[in-house]
Amino acid sequence: MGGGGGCGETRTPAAFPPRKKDRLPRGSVSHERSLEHQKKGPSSSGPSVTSNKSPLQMGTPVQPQKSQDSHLNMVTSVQRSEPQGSRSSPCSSGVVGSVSGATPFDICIRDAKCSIKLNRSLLELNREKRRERELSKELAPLQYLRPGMVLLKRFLKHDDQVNIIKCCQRLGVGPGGFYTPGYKDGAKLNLRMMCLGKDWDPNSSLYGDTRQFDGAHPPNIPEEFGKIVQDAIKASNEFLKQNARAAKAIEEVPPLSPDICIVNFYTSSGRLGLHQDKDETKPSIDKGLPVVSFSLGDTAEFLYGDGRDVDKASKVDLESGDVLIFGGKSRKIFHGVSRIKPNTSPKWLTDETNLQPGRLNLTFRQY
Ligand SMILES: O=C(O)CCC(=O)C(=O)O
Repeated sequence: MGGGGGCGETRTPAAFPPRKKDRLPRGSVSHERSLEHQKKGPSSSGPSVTSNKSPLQMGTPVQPQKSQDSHLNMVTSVQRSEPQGSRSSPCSSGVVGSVSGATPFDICIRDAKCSIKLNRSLLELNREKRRERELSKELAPLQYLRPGMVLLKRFLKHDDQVNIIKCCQRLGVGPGGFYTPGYKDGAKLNLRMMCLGKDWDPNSSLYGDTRQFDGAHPPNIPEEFGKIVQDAIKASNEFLKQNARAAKAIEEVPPLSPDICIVNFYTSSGRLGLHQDKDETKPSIDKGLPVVSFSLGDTAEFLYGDGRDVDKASKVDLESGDVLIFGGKSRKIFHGVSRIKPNTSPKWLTDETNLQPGRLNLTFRQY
């Protein structure tokens, strides 16, 4: 795995000139187009469910839901006064992140005095973990969403979830840590972001070795993260092999050596408009090398489909511990997050990590 290292290490500078992306021009199907879409104003209808689910899909179908949100509000204006990511803590100190990245953003609540949290007994915590294990037995552990797209329900073990959050917290407040990505015109994405391994700049759609706005080197991708990615791909392939007959074709998730991981933190109001991940190299995309996505904390309503139209998109809940893989025929699928469901993070997880309300997402790719 490229860019490997333990949690907390900073990557050593290497020659990696930013490459102009060699795919569709900006604005056609990228984050920026989504931005333009947002600026035009709300459409009349909210995200709905049109599902072309395959016979292999074993999970509970997601019911169509009338959303209050008329559009995927991916960006917010600069004048936002409410600091994103702050719990209603009396000790909040105002803006906790900026385009300049000057103020680090902590995904966990650090100040014990500020956190209004009662320590629950070990007995209670264990009961909760047991209950969750029972619940997950009722879920199909792997779900085939469409060719090239597999969802591994609650794949991340409890300890892994805790370690990933703690690791991202540590890296996120250091050099190259979380910031609020923004565009030249001042609009901001509705989330916090940090890159590991390499930098990806949403403004220019370029990959590079250092962050353009502050010159910081992205921290390495911790080796333990890479190991989980490999385990998830292996589990998907075993599942696909077992179900090859039902799928009427043998499908395989191509091997991935992730050298970039984009870490997003969504507060309860966080969103991400429908977009394609297409800024990686042409060979990476042409080979269908997968994007592997970890979800932690609050549940996300995840949309995916063949175009930018939210009304035609399918919808699936991504819960804490879920791993989603999309490669092969689904590598360039449109996807986004229409909403974060508040208070859905497992209690044991927030107790053990002090994770702020919201959702942590890691997407691994190969440049
Ligand atoms: O948060 C997610 O599940 C999706 C993230 C994503 O689409 C991205 O980082 O490109």
